[in-house]
Amino acid sequence: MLQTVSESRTVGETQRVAYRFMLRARLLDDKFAALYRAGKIHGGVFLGRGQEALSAAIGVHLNKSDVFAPLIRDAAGRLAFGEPIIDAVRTYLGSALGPMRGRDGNVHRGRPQDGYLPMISHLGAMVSVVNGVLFARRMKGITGIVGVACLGEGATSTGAFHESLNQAAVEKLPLVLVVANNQFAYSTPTSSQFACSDLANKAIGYGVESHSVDGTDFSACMETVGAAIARARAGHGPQLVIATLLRLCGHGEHDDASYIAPEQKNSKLGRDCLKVAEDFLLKKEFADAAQIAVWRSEAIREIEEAVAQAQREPAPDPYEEKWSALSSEHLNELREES
Ligand SMILES: Cc1ncc(C[n+]2csc(CCOP(=O)(O)OP(=O)(O)O)c2C)c(N)n1
Repeated sequence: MLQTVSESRTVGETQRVAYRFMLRARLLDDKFAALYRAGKIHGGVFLGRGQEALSAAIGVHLNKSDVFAPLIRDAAGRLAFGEPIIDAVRTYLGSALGPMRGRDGNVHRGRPQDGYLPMISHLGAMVSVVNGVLFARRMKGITGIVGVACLGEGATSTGAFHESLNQAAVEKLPLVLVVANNQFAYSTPTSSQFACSDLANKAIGYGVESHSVDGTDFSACMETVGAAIARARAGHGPQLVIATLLRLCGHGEHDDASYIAPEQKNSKLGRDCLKVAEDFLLKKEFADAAQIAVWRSEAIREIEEAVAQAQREPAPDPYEEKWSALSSEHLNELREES
């Protein structure tokens, strides 16, 4: 189901593709927020507003054979890695035809058989899972692949982060750990999370290479994330990417983010990476305003069609089916189908 990311694209093409995924992700997130407010979604809705540049930069630099463990703010990366819009919509709307068969909440979705891992928790649990998949592939003699695990800065204070980064370093795994430092873990500001002056310093203790980037800067994200993925792919071991940005929404749609100071929202940190990317494309003449308007309306049409489709689909029936989302039995069925 995943589309292959072409390695033969020109720089302008890659930037255009990445921008389109950012745009689609933003519009999809906006739709989910609207559906949530209309009471059409059970459970929470978690958006990646302000993190699309970083997320899309990951997705467009991955190949189909790579491993990707996105988090709740990675709609752009998920789409760029090949997730169809309908997978996201079916999961949020609880359709039995979704990848998790209408079971595992909202953003905990993926297709592990494609190296696209459903998240267990937002707080670092996925890093060791990516390590495990990379180990397994190494044992099978598969080379030239990378695994990306996404994290928020809050997760860098958890034991899972330390243990798995250390393990990846010792084993020289092709792991790329991308941390979106969006300044808050829920409502806890970074000043109450860690005392180091720069999160990239955490890499030094483990003997890991690190890269820092302005997460609001589209072209910088493309360059830095692309370079980190290339280094890991070339055998230089785990790479830590620290992107500094601001979450332009609440933790979830239930949270109005009133704890984020207006000065911070109005600072350079609070600029919208989608606007930055759009300005970049226009300035470089990689796209014009008319083209962007067409991309926007195409994305809106596709999202609306996906929502209409998922709304017509059945929810799972607990009396008829096993309640687990991805049982081995279900995975075997998928294998037989493909
Ligand atoms: C083990 C565990 N504890 C608590 C939570 C609840 N929780 C989910 S996200 C989150 C904060 C995450 O902050 P950060 O890592 O900075 O990511 P961000 O939300 O900013 O993207 C918390 C406490 C969880 N999912 N798992």
